[in-house]
Amino acid sequence: MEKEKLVDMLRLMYKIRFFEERAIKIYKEKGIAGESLGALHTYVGEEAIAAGACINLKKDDYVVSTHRGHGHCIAKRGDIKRMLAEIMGRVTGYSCGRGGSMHLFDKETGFLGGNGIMGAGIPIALGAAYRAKYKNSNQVCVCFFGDGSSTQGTFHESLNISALWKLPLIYICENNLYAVSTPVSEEVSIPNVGDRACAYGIPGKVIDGQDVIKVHNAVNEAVKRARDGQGPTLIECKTYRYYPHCMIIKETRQEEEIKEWKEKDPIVSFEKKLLKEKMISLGDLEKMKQELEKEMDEAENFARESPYPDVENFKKEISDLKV
Ligand SMILES: Cc1ncc(C[n+]2csc(CCOP(=O)(O)OP(=O)(O)O)c2C)c(N)n1
Ligand SMILES: [Mg+2]
Repeated sequence: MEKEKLVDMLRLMYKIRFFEERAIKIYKEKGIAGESLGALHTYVGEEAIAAGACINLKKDDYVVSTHRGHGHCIAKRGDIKRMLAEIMGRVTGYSCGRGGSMHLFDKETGFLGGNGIMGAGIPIALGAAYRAKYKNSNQVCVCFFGDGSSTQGTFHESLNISALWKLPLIYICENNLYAVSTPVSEEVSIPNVGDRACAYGIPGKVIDGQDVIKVHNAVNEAVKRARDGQGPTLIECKTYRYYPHCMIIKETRQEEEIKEWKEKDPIVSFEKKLLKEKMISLGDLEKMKQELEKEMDEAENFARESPYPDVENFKKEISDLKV
């Protein structure tokens, strides 16, 4: 793979991690959802999946996300100013400050939104992929969802139809081993979600989601297949989140398990590899991190300086709604 692409993937992973760490900091200062402490599901630990997958996409390709969607939005080249503004409930945010963390949406970059309902993004992705095929646009759609969400009926219905109609869809299951506090062994009847693919006659892969190159390669092949009219692929990425399910829920997992996964950190291992192969120098790495921190400062300032939505306007819009 070219050097630029490798460095771009590392940058994307850092960008996601720095963004999430910043969001957590602001959350703790009660800057997100104020005193009501709304949900904030972070993606720290899972960055290699969004980065390795989305690097294969063009601007007009679609991405459908989940409740844990900040990383997907960043990897699809979303604007972190508008993201943070949305998360902080400001009018300059992606949903005018009315949606919050789970309702980022960006038509410009083909980011078809997060979703507060488990598995509800999957039929949206099906629709986007159907549109691409119907219009013969050569676009593809990547649909992210969790292990817990793979147990919803929407998953099975969509896999069936997309396989039947050979739609350009790449299903990416982010198996972080838990749905809130329920371990995957108590929610999914077989060890690998990826093995479900054979029931629908499509390729299925089970890969290490902490290895950005492996994610890149698997998604690259699936995107080629999809653009070539050969239909969908299911890719399961084994991964782990470092923080509790969301900020309002206490940690239920074993400390030892969390520690073990942190030792396999996707950014640290990829960074080491790039340094060893002289794809990046220590100096350039430091510069990259400083630039990203500066971008985070700018996004935070932008959000803090932006006003909250106007309540009177909102009331008027609601009363004008013709239902
Ligand atoms: C239909 C539905 N049921 C329950 C919930 C509450 N809920 C929110 S996230 C979640 C777990 C999701 O697990 P998974 O799909 O594995 O994603 P992860 O949070 O692990 O990334 C649950 C049960 C919901 N949002 N929607
Ligand atoms: Mg999960």
